[in-house]
Amino acid sequence: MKRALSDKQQDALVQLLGKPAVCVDDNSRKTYGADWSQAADPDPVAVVFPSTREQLHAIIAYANEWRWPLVPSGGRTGLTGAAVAAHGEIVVSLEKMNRILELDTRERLLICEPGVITAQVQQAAREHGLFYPVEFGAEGSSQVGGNIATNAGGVRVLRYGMTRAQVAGLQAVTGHGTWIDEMRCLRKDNAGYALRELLIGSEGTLAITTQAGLRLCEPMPALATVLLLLDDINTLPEVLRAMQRFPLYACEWMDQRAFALGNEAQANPLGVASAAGYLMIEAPADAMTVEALSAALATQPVADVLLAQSSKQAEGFWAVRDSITGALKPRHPLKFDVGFRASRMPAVFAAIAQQWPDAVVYGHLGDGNLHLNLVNVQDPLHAQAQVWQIVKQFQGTITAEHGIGMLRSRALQSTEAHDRLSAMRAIKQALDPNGILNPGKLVST
Ligand code: S2G
Ligand code: ZN
Repeated sequence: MKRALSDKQQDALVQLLGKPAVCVDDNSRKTYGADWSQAADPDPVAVVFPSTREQLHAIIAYANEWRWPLVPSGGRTGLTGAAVAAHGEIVVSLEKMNRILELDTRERLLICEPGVITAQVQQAAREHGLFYPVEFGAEGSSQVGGNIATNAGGVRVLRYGMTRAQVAGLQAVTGHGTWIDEMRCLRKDNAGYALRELLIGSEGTLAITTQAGLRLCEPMPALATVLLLLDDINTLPEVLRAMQRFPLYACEWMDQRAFALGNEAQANPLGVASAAGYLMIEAPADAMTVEALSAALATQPVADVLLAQSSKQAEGFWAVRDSITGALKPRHPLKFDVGFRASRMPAVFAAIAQQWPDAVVYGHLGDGNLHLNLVNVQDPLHAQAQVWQIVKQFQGTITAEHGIGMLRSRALQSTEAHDRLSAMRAIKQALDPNGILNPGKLVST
């Protein structure tokens, strides 16, 4: 039976935040209690919108006093249910804490609140002749706080790292109402544990970000984009090795079905031959020239090399890659976001092909990250157990990019070492002893 807020509790929230910032209507609850995962039906008891860190701190205090679970909410673009509120929680939306507080071009540092949209950070960087390198499909609606909570990746991880690599400093309030303030944003700072590193990727289960310092960098150089067609997936490691002579900015894989799905979704499909797999690679144009590419691939058994002759053609290659997820949706695939060392990829591909000949595999191969999509699965639980078996067999990870959230919390318990899980629970217990922050996600005490 879902608890309802008492009048006294609702009044306390209205008193603290103002009536417009406390929503209990169905539309708000359904909208803010869901994320892109559709992992469960949203059913929070209320949605609140703090505008300041002090208001957020007071909400945490109420939640501890009332023992009321909170679900922190950013752009809600996550894919594992980490921002889903399905059990009468109070959703805490950070969208009103949305100011860019400082942009220091000399330090190449942007300081902002958690509710700033990722694309706004990218825009502010561009306006100052700089670049914020976390780029992915959801950047127009995802928020900095959520990117930090999920350690968002994207297509430039190979060159710039995940969100973690961009975080210069962090200020957050823990589930216990204590402050973790690491906003010195120094390049070198060894004064004790780097607590912010624990908070990055903790999916709102340890603390809620109130400020972030993000590193900006030089704009990307002019990039060359090449599509390599492979007829034999077993040649992948040697082709990858040949291409690693270039400073890679992206290295994306699409198997035959993935490429066809993404290509057929284009208004004007590319006239590209069918192949066992497609490797799309980006590197600085002054390094990956036609001559350098020919030399790199002279002894490689690639079926074809399509070096984009214009940014338009490069965008066409990316449009295919970016369309795969949407093109797959109608097939309701069983989705996995696994990761392995590059050297193990041929064996992993072979194991997948043997178990699921119609699997659709694509992803950030340069980071060892595959998005495995199983279609027409009769027994999802059995299929999932088989995927985890492959992950274990090849020392991989059950999630390289998307995280654990609600959907993979049970898998984490069954695939990770006991001591590692115990350490995570001890940290959760220390920072959120009453378990009010995002219970049922990642690890619970
Ligand atoms: C990607 C998007 C979600 C998915 O396209 O890189 O992270 O698994 C994915 O299709
Ligand atoms: Zn991805």
